[in-house]
Amino acid sequence: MRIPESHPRYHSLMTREKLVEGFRKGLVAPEGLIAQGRGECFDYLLGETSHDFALEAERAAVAMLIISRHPVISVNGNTAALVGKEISELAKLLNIPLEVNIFYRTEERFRKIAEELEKYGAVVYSNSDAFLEGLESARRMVDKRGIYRADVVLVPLEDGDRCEILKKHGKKVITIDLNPLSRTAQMADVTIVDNVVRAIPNMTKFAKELMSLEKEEIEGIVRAYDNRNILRRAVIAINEHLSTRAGDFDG
Ligand code: PTJ
Repeated sequence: MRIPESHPRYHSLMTREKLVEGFRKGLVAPEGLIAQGRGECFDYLLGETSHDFALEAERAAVAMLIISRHPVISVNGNTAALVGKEISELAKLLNIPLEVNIFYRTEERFRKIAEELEKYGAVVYSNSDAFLEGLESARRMVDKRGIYRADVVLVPLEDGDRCEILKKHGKKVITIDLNPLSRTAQMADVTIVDNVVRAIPNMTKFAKELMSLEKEEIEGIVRAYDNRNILRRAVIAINEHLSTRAGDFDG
């Protein structure tokens, strides 16, 4: 469907179209459309912008990826459809592999996501030759070279159970989740409360900045980062946005 640029909700509707197109191409699970609806709702409550707490988390996340030994970026259907190209570019810039890892697993969708990402020239792991113990869902199947041995995993739009298991396996978890109250958001080491379509390009900008810094400076960014403070500020931002909107009805 053609959406006129003058439409007040142009960006949100275009994102929705991208996801629907990803669904038609077989990248996105039907449940992924529902997940996006939940995300849209939180984005609306946040004023559809990258707040200072999101930018701070994005910068710290990039710093963490740069100084880690075996970082990996986990990609599911929604992420591939919304930012397949952008996340591949980030991965190439930081020299980090992508790994396909999906919750609603079918072999066909898994393969299509891998092919989509390979189109953009990133290194894509998709072997499913190891298991994360303690997890029931299909997401337990991982690649030996990637999530299985990783010390830091970036997992946009994650589900709480896997985040918990990744933590139990001693990994640092960076997530992108518009809901600051989700289990994943609460459990991750770095929670980016932002829309994945804004977060990944922001992270690429930070990567370009941070890659020119000394290692000690980058380590300092990670040490100074406080995720509880970020979550608190995200919830306050929603609260303040709603209070301002409530004021529109005064008088
Ligand atoms: O491709 P699959 O099979 O791995 O499935 C992917 C989904 C997203 C369907 C699956 O991981 C899932 O069910 O996720 P959840 O548990 O619904 O969690 C998704 C979280 O991401 C929710 O807290 C949403 O608010 C949030 N979210 C949704 N869309 C976005 C988002 N966060 C950032 N940007 C978005 N565009």
